[in-house]
Amino acid sequence: AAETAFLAVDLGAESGRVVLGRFSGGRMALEEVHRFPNVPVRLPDGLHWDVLWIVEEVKNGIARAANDGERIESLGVDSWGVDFGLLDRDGCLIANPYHYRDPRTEGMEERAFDRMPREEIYETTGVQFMPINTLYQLLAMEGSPLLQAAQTLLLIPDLIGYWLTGERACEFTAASTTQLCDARSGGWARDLLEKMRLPGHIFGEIVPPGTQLGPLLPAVAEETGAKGGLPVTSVASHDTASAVVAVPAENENFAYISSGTWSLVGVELPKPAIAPGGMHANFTNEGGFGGTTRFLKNVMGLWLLQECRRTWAREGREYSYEELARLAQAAPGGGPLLDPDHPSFLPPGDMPGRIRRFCRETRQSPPGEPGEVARCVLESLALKYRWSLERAEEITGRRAEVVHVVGGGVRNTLLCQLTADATRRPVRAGPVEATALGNLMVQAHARGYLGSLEEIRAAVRRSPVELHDYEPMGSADEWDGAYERLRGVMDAAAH
Ligand code: LRH
Repeated sequence: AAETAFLAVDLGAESGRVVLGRFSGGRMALEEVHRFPNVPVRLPDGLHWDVLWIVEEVKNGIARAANDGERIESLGVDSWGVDFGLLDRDGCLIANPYHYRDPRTEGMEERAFDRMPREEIYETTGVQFMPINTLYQLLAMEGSPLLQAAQTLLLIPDLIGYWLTGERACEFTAASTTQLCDARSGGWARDLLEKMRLPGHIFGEIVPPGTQLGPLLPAVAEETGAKGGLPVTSVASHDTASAVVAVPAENENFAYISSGTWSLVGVELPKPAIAPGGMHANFTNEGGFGGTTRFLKNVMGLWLLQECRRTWAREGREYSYEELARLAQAAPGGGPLLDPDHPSFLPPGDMPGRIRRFCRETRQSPPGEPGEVARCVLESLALKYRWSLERAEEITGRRAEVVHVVGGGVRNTLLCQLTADATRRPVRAGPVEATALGNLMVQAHARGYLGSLEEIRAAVRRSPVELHDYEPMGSADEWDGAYERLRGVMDAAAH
């Protein structure tokens, strides 16, 4: 019998999940009770998340878990970073939240740098420059009556938590993705907010992961059949922070790749590493659980393939991820390479066409069939992981003896093998459900079942999760050659 149970709500850019964690004997056993697609909606004013549908599906998931009759001790919500809702003085959502891939942030980096030099923004926040950051989204709303009416800004997990409990809080790991926090103090960077002319009063108190947010609202308990008073815990509510919690590392000499829509590649540090090298390589210092820093880089990730798949499906050619992986496996290696992080790949749209254009512009012969495109994407990702790992090691002085790959991308066994081959490091892949597991583990910690992060990771290793090891294969010389080609392509694309 389970000692106790927790419920994780894990919202990703492609789908949301509600996962029950039965905790007993220091092990967490997971059961997915609900999964639903997360489909953005394009309106004339831009690309939005369907946040009402999301909260409805979250409630459906809670209802399913409650109907199982399991004794649930607490519930936690995590989601992708940077996006937010604004509440007015009555606590009503002012407008539908935007999707971070909406192009309204174009030109906003320049606006920010006019108000505070780029170096100073990095020196303060330690956060990588990406147009998706909350900072640029808010600058794009400058002068909007929506922003004028705003009383409170809540990142997506905090917004869902607010709708479940009526309580408002800004959880630390999520807040750290905004590029509006002071990386050293962990609070909002008040001076930066002022210089950016952002309304300081909408940024509420930041709470650490593990804080009790409040009990489920009676109306929500009634709607879902959940136990009245069920505590909601603010977990490490940035999904990547939760995923890193559940990395089954045995010591500190590891790197991780949280692999999903994005690939977050980096190391864990006891404190931020803010230096010019990190700024030039565009590394971020995001807040982690237990006072750690997630020193990492966003690599464009499986988004490239997801978006190819959507394009092909529109043309009437449906491929499952398994099929694409098979076709990529069969396609010859050593073909054209991309810089996955080229800005042209960020927005939704015709990805195969952009890939072909990128290849032509960097004087490579473009991939044709879907298998060749997928091969090109996967090899490019693996090589960009190597680049990111080498930069992370250089900047932090850490040495990654093993690369832990966690998240949905673990299912892509070809990408895992290519990652081992390209980085020439052993790869340990799993758990695939790291984000939900990390969410659950932080709840177990908050309720006093687990002490430190080390104890949590030991519990992850004891838990019934699958781990697969990959050793580097193929010729080191050939991979070194491919890596040199990637660097050439990165240079060519930057100019
Ligand atoms: C991954 C992720 C990533 C953010 C991006 C917006 O899901 O949270 O860490 O940078 O989405």
